Amino acid sequence: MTKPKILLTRKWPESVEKAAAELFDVTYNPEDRPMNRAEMRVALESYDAVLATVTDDVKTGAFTNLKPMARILANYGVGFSHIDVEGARAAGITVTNTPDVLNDCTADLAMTLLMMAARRAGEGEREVRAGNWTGWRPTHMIGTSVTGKTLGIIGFGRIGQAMARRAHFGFGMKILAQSRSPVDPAILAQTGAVQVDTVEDLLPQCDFISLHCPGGDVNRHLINADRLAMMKPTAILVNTARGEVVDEAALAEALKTGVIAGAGLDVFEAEPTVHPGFLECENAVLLPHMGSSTHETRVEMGMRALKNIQQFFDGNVPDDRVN
Ligand code: 8YV
Repeated sequence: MTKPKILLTRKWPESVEKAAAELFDVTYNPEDRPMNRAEMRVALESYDAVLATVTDDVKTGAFTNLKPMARILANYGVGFSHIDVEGARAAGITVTNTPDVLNDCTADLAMTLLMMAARRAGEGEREVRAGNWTGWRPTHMIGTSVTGKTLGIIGFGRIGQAMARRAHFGFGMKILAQSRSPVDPAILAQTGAVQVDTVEDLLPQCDFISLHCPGGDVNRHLINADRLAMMKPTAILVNTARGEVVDEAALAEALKTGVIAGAGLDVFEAEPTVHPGFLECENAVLLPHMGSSTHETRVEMGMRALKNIQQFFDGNVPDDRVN
């Protein structure tokens, strides 16, 4: 039997590329160049499966008048706001993602950002590297304590819950959770979390706010100027979800004018472009979309994507089908 022809749109961890080659007729992207919309359309018309990432343009319109050969688009990553899943479904294409395997890793990075922003770690590092450190003094680089403070988590899914465990058990934080649907009381009880009905209920009560909701139109600019104004002036906002969840111009302004105290951001609306306002803010910690970037997790994500297409070609519904 001939092996299905698959395309990996970006360079994947070596062990996963090798595993793929044992099962499929694989085309790689050895130069690791991002693909544009036109290239993605050609790929979908030329391969049995396309294994995509967040850098691929398969948004609204990408599937219009397509004559796909691919019946499955397997995303390497849990978030899929860069894919028009309804358009894919209409074109007869199954879309899958890679949930679960990156929960801990992404929550670790959210906690890293929270700590860095609270303790001014980026500023401190910049000072040392620039040769500007003049020595210890009682009033130098004063940050804010984390232990015992209140953390608001917007989006209490798998990653939000992993963040709650870290904050609660590691730092004794009180957890408030906001989620579209009611959270199982047993899950809330694990971290003593209290669910609040709305984002407006949550914001004024929190010292830290961490975003773990999906991106896409449904949550576009969920954090806007009005909602930033509802936060405490001492509050710190963390975003490891998707850039579009935050109105970046409004956040940059809020950071400059002291509406809130700080932010830790791993995701941006027009990656890899970063809103220029953030670059002027010492109180913004900026990371290049690293939430899932550990060796272990990136291998697991790849294996999970391969499992999805294997299940599909075996005639089964993939575990992680999203459309
Ligand atoms: C991925 C992510 O590395 O999984 C996600 O949704 O944001 C990252 O962990 C990236 O999106 C790859 O597609």
